[in-house]
Amino acid sequence: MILVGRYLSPFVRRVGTTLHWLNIPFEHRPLSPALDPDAVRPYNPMLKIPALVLDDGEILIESSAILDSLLQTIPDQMLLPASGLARRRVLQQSGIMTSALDKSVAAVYEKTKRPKEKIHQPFLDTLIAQAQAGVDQIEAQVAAGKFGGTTNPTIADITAAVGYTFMNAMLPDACNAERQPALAKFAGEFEQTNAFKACQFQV
Ligand SMILES: N[C@@H](CCC(=O)N[C@@H](CS)C(=O)NCC(=O)O)C(=O)O
Repeated sequence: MILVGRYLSPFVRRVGTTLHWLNIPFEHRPLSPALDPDAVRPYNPMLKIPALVLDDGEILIESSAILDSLLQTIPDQMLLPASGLARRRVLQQSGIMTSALDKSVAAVYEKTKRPKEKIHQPFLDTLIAQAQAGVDQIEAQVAAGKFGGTTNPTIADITAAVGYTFMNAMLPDACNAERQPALAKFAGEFEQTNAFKACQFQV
């Protein structure tokens, strides 16, 4: 298997850390759609990462679909329950964090991809507020003990931890240890695991 995309992307990193968590071997190609478009295009003509090339050559995109496809091939895995309420909860928790990350990435692009005079501050403020509203919900759930943590993780735990590290680095006013103390501690514990250390976040 080949995972395409840099661990700067929380979407790539949630796939990479999950693969490491499960000890699934893969090759990592840290390509950037912005910096290496010609190299990314064969994996995804829409120039989005992550892409995962399976051993038979099939290419999967979209981190949630990638994780779902991978996990359903592993009997008795505990990262995503197979059905029922438990599965719905994990998918919803993951969905809140990935939505916050979508808004965070959009905010970063709004700040970095436009000439300064073309940045529309009210739109940027809305994106950041939306991202913050998502991560605040995750903070409340972590504080209430609704996540498993490093001893009993699901893909929602991995996504929450990856998401905190990304948002704290990229949008520190919206996401920081004062505002989300339970999530900050939780993410810090995940960052000490071998799976997370193998997928270092780098700006
Ligand atoms: N919903 C997608 C989001 C992926 C995503 O937004 N990737 C960003 C990097 S963090 C990207 O490829 N951006 C390039 C672009 O949109 O042009 C997923 O879960 O995989």
